[in-house]
Amino acid sequence: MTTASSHRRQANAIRALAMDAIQKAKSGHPGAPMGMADMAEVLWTDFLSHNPANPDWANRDRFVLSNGHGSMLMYSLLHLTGYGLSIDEIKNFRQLGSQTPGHPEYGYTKGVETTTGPLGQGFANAVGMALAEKLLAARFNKPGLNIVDHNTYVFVGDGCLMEGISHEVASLAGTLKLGKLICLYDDNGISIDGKIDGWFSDDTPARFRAYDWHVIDNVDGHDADAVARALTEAKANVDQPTMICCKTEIGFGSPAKAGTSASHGAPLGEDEIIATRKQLDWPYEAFEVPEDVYEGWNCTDKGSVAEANWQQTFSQYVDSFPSEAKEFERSMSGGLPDNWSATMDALLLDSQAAGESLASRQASAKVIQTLAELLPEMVGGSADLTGSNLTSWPGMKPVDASSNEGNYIYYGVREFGMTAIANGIALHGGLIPFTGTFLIFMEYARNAVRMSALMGIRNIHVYTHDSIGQGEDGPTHQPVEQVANLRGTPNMSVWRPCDGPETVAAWRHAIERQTAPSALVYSRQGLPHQDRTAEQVQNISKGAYVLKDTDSDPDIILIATGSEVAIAVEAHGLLAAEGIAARVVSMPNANIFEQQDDAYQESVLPKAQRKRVAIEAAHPDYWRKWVGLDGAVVGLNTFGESGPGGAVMAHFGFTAENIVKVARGLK
Ligand SMILES: Cc1ncc(C[n+]2csc(CCOP(=O)(O)OP(=O)(O)O)c2C)c(N)n1
Ligand SMILES: [Mg+2]
Repeated sequence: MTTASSHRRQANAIRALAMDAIQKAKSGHPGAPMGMADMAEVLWTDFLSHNPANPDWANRDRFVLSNGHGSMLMYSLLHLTGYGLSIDEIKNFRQLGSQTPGHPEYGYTKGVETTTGPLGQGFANAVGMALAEKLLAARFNKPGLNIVDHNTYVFVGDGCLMEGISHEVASLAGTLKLGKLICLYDDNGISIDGKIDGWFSDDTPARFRAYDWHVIDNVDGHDADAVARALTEAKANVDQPTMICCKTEIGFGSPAKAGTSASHGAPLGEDEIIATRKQLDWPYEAFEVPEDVYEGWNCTDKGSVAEANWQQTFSQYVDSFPSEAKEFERSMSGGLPDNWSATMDALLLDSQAAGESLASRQASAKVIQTLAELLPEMVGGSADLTGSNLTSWPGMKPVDASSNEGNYIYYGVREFGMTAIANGIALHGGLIPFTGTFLIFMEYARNAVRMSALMGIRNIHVYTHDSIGQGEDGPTHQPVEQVANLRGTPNMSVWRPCDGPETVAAWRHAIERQTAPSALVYSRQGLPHQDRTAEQVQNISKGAYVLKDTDSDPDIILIATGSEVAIAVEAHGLLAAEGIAARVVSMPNANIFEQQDDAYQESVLPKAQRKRVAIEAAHPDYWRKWVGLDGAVVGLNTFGESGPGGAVMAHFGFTAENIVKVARGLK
């Protein structure tokens, strides 16, 4: 029987580790771990179903610390419960190469489910994880054999709830009745600038009730029994997500700094740490945790029992439903079906043979249809632009609250929430999310796009209406600087295909890129099909290739992407008529081309040929590295204009005639 005082003693281990590690690093945020220690202790030792010996166990409960500045809470929990995060790693908090970076980073530390730090996004990731659980449960569970059946817990602070994204995702979580999502709010009345009354006076319980959440209000976050009662009540409600509002004191235990923003983001100081040890009745050395406290925390036995029980269920499942079990394992590992390569090879050849001229968003829709049949783990969606992004397909099943089943999410007008939820779906495992919006509204989602790249997860971002060529909607809807922004994002693979076959290659690459995201950038307007030899078809996957050439060495090289490839091809003909031998290089994915060996790069873009013109209806600066100081770029460094797409393109110089003029200027 755990008593109130033993709960407190357990929790104090977190407080001590947090203040010691932060003091040693001379940097960090002690206030949140010290304030949430009691909540975390109850959750992690008495409720969370996890196995420290196997952090990848498919049916573990997911835990997200959305207020990631409290990272020492996470590391203390992993250390104490038995994840093998050593005390030396705790001592190395925030040092280069440690497993205890400043904020929890996915992939750095076993047991960290997502990277958090940009406030609010962890909350959104948790919504995605809870949604993934629900979809996988609907797909795989059989009567009496619930192989997917876990909760998702998320801690949020005031900052997370101030962020707009928390509104987007809480609203959708309520609508979709994500009943296994349980959020604990660290309601401490403090953020960096001080007492929050002057900038955050929402009635948070009322706000969440309005989203149709189950709200448990006024819980004393320092009372282990009260937190346990709230968690029990939350788990019992599987029809609504639950928000548990825990009143806490930031920096709990520090005589001088508790309850003030002074404990938020700076070490407590040596003297204050001594005073805090006294107040907490924690008479141990820095980084010392007494054996009985370690024993109280250790979850390895409980964890292995929990997983073994699940394994038993799964074994029965394997016996009764062998093919489903195989599919479950394949999906959870992120692997592709045996017929994947052959199907995609055929699709590429068919697309080349069909020779259809169509918008790349339409070409994408055709690919999606094949993919959806091949990959039941694909979960599509759009931020209220399904009919424009063409992200849906015949046979698609919308996810709604009552059916639970489905493979398409109507995210509503919530680009940031959508992208961060899709990150959570990808992180959960078992599903391949893709989401759609106009390229221009990538900006609303921007930080979640960055997070997908930073974490290295397979979240596929579909962006249509990719340039001024979209036309009438005008400058607010016409991207200019966005493609360069995406290309400049480390670990992001950006495709801007010029026709059907390039679109097939783009999707294929995005799906095969298991540990990194892709941005698929598609046109609204129709694009002519390009003729290709078999070799050219194969070379699409190298990111850039010679599409039109000359018999002699080229006098000039035209490099184009997407909708501008056809214009470059037209210019190639006009230049030939003038006796100028041009080569046209289609470069649907510069990121991939850069990874090709020197010989291939040289065969496409010979270094000696410095007369180069890049053509892309976007900001020109990106292209300077491909054309050099001697080359030219046909791009635009102003905003666009409203008008029919063709007229706008011509207005800004995206015509074969203008390319010829620019090319002549280089001659
Ligand atoms: C998107 C974003 N904006 C700003 C910050 C910087 N920041 C980190 S913590 C914090 C205050 C958060 O307040 P709260 O969640 O109440 O944390 P507490 O002080 O209670 O620990 C801010 C502004 C951030 N991490 N993410
Ligand atoms: Mg706060």
